[in-house]
This record gives sequence, C-alpha cells and structure tokens, in this order.
Amino acid sequence: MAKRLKIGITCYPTLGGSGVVATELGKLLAEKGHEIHFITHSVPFRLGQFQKNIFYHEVEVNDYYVFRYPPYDLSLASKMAQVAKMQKLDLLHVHYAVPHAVCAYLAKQMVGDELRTVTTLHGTDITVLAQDESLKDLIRMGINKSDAVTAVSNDLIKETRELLDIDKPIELTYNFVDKRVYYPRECSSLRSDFASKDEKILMHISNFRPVKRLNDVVDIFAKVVKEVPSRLLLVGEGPDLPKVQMRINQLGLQDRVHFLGKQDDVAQVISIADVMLLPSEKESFGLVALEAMACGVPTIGSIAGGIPELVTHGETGFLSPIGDTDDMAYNAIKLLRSEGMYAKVREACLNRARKQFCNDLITAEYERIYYKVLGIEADIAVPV
Ligand code: GMT
Repeated sequence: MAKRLKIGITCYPTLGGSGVVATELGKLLAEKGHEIHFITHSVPFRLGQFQKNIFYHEVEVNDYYVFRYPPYDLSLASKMAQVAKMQKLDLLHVHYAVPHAVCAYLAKQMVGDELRTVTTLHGTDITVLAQDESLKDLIRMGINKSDAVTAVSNDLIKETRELLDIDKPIELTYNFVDKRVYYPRECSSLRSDFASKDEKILMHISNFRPVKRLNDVVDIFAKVVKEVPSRLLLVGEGPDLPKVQMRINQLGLQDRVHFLGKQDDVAQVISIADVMLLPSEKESFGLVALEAMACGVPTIGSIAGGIPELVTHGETGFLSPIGDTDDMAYNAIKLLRSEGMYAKVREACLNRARKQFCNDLITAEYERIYYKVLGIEADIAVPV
C-alpha cells in the first residue's frame, strides 16, 4: 500500500445522501488501512459497529448567552484545526460545500498550508444554495480555496461552473455502492407482507422534500394501478409527508399505499420492489436509483440533473421529462407487463452497478485525488 493517510471527514451525519456517501467512503478507506477521523456534530448514522482505524470527534457548539445564534460553523472550524494538529492529519475531506468547505479553509489558516483540503459537491449545495445571492460568494470562495474539488456528476460540474463562474478543475467522483451490501436479497416473506403473488411493488425512497415531487410519485402510481395490480411503498419522511397523505386520500388509494417511515436496512427494503420511482425536479446523481440498480430494481424517473448519467434510458430504466407522469406511468406499465423485458433490464442493472459504480472503483478515485493533492506518487490497484 502507498503511504497510509490520516484523513479528517466532515459531513452532515444524520441525514441525506451526502452523509451516506461520506460515511461509507470513510469506512471503506479505513478498511484499506487509512486512518479516518470523522469530525461531525453527531455520530454518522451509517457508521455501524466499531471498526478499526475509525475515530469520531464531536463538534460541540458554544452557546454562551450573548449568542443569539450559537456559531456552529466556527466551532466546527476550530475542531477541525484541533484534530488536524493533534492527530497530524494529512488532509480534510469535506462533503457538501456549505459551510464545510469554508470551515476547512479556516482550519487550514489555523494549521498551515501542509494541511490539504478536498471538497465534494453533492447537489443542493450548488443547485439550491448557490442560487442564493447571500451565499454565492462564500460558496465560490470555499471551492476556490480547496486544494481539490470533486462533484458527483458531470451535470453538477457543469452547473457549478455556470452558476459560480468557477475555472478550477472539478473532478468527477460518482456515488457508489458497496457490492457486499447492495445485491438482490432474498425477501419473499417480507414481500408477502405487502403484496400478493400477482401484485407488483412500486417504491419511492427520499427525504420527502419538494424537489422530489412526491405528488408525481402518487400520480404515476394512480395511473399504473389502473392497469397493473400493484402497491406503492413510501420510505422516508420529511416536510411533504402531509401533502402526500392528502393526495393519496383524495385519489382513494389509501389501501394500496404503505408508509414505511425511515429505514436503515435499505438494501433489504429495496429488494422487495419491482420498480423505483424517482421523478425529481433536481437530482445531482440519485443515490437511491443506484442502490436500486445494484439490487436489480430498475428506476422510472425524470430527465433531471445527473439521473441520465446513471440510468440509461431503455436499458437500466426509463426516463421522461420532469412532470410527465403519463409517460412515466406508460413506461412502468410496459416494463411491469413484459417478463422478458423486465428480466433483460434487471440483468443490465446488476451489470452496470457492478461495473461502473462499485465501491472499489470510486474509492480508488478518491485515493488518487488525495495522493495528488499531497504530491505523493501512488499506484492504486482496483480489485477486479
Ligand atoms: O437528495 C437529497 O435531498 C439529499 C442530498 C444530500 O445533500 O445529502 O442528496 C444529494 O447528494 C446525494 C449524494 O451525492 C445525491 O445522490 C443526490 O442526488 C443529491 N440530491 C439532490 O441533488 C437533490
């Protein structure tokens, strides 16, 4: 192995795809022998059991009474600097630009230039927050001051360049799945809890935010269920939950829709589905579509952001213009009615997830970037 690195990782530890990617990456790097220090406000929810080479440093916010808003960002920057000095970190890898890229820059000012910083852009940090004039310059600075910047799709790289007028190189590092976790699981008993043998299962997993277009999920299902006996499983929760419940009641679908709330064992849950619905307005990559793909479940979704880089239309799923629920329902019905087509698409899903988005490949990409910013020559082998 090339030099064993000491890496600080900061992310949003309790929610979202960016936190999942950051935590899974840390775990995989630790397995490869690197020393990983999570610097976050809570233990990352996907961290799981004790693992060698992984350390956790809690960011505590000073809430002295003069502060109307306790300064989390400053506490984070101080903690990053403290951990970097004490543990002799080689670099900080921050996930999600706001405020993490700026905190890493501040930490670097406290520690010295030898501490390298890598920022990974995940999506809404650019597509939503960089539209806000009050944050734009700050985000631009965070990006420009990072020693390396990565983004999770070509579409996100393009948007970042356009919105923030950034010239510096942004490297592509797609989301990935751990092939030891995401594969088609045996699930006949769990499946029979929700659907009979002749019924299909459509699924949607998200944080129920407006960008996910939950009403489109329900509308697609309403059209599919008229043609194909089926059930809809909704996994997750968030601000649009009451709106979705109302829509389901309006359409009289309450007996066919099941709310599963937040779930930890996503691979097991996804394995009971026949189709994943992802009709988002914005989606820089769509981690859930990749998790589904790796479990052999095709996605019916929208042509938004980076989704087309992941889902190949007609091969590993079907994509339609944002909001075109007629076309999405048409595609779902076509797929669910043809056993031959379904088997072909499922096989293509499994192959594509394994070949293009597997953990070994993308982890090696990140390691290559780390060694580059540290000026270390390294040959990183990717297991076949
Ligand atoms: O999907 C979300 O709203 C959560 C969000 C996050 O910041 O955690 O996910 C973003 O990052 C994921 C991991 O890179 C991507 O797979 C999601 O597509 C992206 N979400 C959006 O762009 C809306």
